[in-house]
Amino acid sequence: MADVFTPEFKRLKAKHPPPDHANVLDLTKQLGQEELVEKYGGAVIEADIQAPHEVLPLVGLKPCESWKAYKFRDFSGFILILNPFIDGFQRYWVARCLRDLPRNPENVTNLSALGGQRGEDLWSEFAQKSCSTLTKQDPLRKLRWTTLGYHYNWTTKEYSEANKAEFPPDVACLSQYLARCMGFGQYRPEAAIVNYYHLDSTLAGHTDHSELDQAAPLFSISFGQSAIFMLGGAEKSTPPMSLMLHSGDICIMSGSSRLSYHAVPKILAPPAEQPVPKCFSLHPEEESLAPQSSETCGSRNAVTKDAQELDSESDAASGFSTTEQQIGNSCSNDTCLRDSVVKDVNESIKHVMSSLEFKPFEVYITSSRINLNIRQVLPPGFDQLPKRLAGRADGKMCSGDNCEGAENQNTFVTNHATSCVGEEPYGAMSDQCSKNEAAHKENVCADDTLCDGQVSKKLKADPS
Ligand SMILES: O=C(O)CCC(=O)C(=O)O
Repeated sequence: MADVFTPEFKRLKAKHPPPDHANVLDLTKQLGQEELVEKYGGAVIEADIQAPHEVLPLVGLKPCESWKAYKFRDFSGFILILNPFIDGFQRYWVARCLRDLPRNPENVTNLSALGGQRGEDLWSEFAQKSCSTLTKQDPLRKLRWTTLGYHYNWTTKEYSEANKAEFPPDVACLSQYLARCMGFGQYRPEAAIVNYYHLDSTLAGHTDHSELDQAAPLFSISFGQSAIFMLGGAEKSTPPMSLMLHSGDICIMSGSSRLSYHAVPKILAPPAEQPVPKCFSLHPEEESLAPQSSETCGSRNAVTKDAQELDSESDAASGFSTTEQQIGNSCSNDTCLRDSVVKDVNESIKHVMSSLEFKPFEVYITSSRINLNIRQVLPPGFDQLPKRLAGRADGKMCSGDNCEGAENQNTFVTNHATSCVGEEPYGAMSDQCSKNEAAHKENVCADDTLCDGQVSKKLKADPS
């Protein structure tokens, strides 16, 4: 069957002439059920939300009764929640994704994976010097991804017990809260990828199938500039739909859409009059949360005294961040919504919000998008990855005492062995890409056209 996904991906990513976006759904109009039927003939349906009365609300999220969430008749299991964050509070998550998580030495970034140092503080360097733009020369612009929890191995396309970090409790808490509201009570966040995109970045069509548990939902949260997101089916022959994702929007891939092809063909440049999405502005009553901002951007003066104290405390203690320390004992998998954990996370959010000088983050997101992509890796009942059956080419795995020989009831078949490397956006570079040493080093495919269609690279950027 013909691939209809890739031609649409290419059409949407084209620059000259700019493509027609008429078929890209934008649900920001907050339509009710009747209007949805009128407009989309029943293809888009309001999704149910269940307020989790038994857990404390998370600071920075609107009450979930007021969220707008949509399901799609032809894409079963896919849910879009329109930005549920209270205005201003996405600042916390942007700061975590950009400042704290990449410099935590337990986490891996594309730069540390290529021989850089784990825990490099790209953010401080940028925040201390940058005033108005993120330039191609800024080392921070080379940051493409950070992995959390089980670190994804881009080459083997596997997770392993030997390469994992403690999962950040605030990210765990947020994703479990979202799961609870959307009716996925047993969800356990165990791995995440933070993707950093610039206006010329794209993410080619792929499926996320390396997790052992492929039934649990995947949560994908957008911050910063808007993007076009494509969702197809299990094969590229399924006609895809395209959606506009705005800052704060959350996609859930569950059910049959969990293993569907998806892609990001375009990051949209902001309108000149609104370079930073409006939802980053604090409400007047929350202004008191933020420190007085200084016009001296990029200098130490721009950081409040409180934040300076925080910085040096954290640097002394761990070298990366106070947030993990502040949240205290991290939660284990399915316990992140315990009152004590939510209280700690809430305190941490308020604390960060009150000490955050947002100006340099604003500079970054004026030309960038961040995606926080959270997955469950282990199936229910497992507390670690099963061992791979030695010498088996078919990728079968076993667990417990039954690790010898043939299949057993705990055997899992992974799709790695059959995945088409030429079409994978992750992992090793395609032959043509890997010939370009400079591109390889940066983990960026330097020649868009050469690599197109056969890129095994994650985020691509244009060469200029
Ligand atoms: O950026 C996005 O919205 C999607 C990211 C994604 O598909 C991935 O990390 O696998």
